[in-house]
Amino acid sequence: MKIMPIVAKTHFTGWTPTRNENKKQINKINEVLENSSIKRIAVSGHNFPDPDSIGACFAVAHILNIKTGQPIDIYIFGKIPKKFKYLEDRNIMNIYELDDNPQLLRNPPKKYDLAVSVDTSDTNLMDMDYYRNVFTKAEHTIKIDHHKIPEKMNPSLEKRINYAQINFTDSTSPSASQLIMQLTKPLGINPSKLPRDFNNAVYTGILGDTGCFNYATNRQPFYDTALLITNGLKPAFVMNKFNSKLSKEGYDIISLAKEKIKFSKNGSVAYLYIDDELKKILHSIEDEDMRIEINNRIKGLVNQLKDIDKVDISLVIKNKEDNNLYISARSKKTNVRKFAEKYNGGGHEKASGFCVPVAKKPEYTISNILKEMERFIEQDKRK
Ligand SMILES: [Mn+2]
Repeated sequence: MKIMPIVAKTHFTGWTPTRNENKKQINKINEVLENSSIKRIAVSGHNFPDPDSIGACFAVAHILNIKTGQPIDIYIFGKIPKKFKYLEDRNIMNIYELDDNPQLLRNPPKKYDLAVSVDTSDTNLMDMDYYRNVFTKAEHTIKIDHHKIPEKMNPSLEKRINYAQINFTDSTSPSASQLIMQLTKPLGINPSKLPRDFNNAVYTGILGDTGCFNYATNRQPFYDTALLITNGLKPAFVMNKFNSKLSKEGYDIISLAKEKIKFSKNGSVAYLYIDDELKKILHSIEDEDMRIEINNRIKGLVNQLKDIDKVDISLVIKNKEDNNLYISARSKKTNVRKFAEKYNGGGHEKASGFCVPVAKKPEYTISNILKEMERFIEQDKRK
């Protein structure tokens, strides 16, 4: 049996929205972009930029550049992790990373004809100086986002959420980057005209917001990825960049962390306590990207620990300066949110977090928590 491709490459003329509301907003965007006075264009994402925020910035920059022929200024509220540098195309974009130049937005370099904000649901998630001195000063403003909008809004919240002249939002989209795909056909852009980096940027956003498809809840990310592949995306190439590399030093630190993994008396709770020794070593890593990567991998051990046979709950425990233990918990069966709520924490049934004040020594507090947790697992079973 022959399996037909979803869209034959020769007939692939671009993406287009299916929702009427999206069509309406995109038409408004088109009207602005057809305006020949649009010359200076700024693009931004949100604070603490994640892969979708960065991917959406680059993807929309390509669209805007093709449509207007103008170079695009991208403002990053923080820093682009080194692994995503391959998405940069200095021929068509100027990139301003605020971590490198925190004073920049006190006196912005120019006044813009158009400011586009992506993946940013609320003005509180924008750099304050940027919002005040760049975004609100621009002649035209556009928001493109996929976060849910509160059903009821008072005027001040409304101002923070619907902050642009054109607000193109669709919470059914798994990532902001995918919404930008929808712009191509209505804007009259043939996808074959888009550089390879456009595909790469969108795919980076999809991987980020779906946790590499682990948290995909519908067909959309798979379907859109298939279309990107039709348009020339090499998924393995991007995945390889997306997966962070580890230094030898990083590997050793994670091995040390693994040696510190312990179990409660009856073996139903596995835990890692990030003690002073581990904290000190983590702190001494000079390369910031590597430090974040190692930190994330150590915190991520909590997800692997629960998969160990006979373990029901896994914990990663951090001791902070405020003399509290910060505990993140995962479980196979037991409802860990209920346990977390006892300590004013919260989260989901199988993934939660809470905080416990240290009595005497951390080790002492941990042993009490473990005992309490073993009892809790037994009670939960009987229900
Ligand atoms: Mn996002």
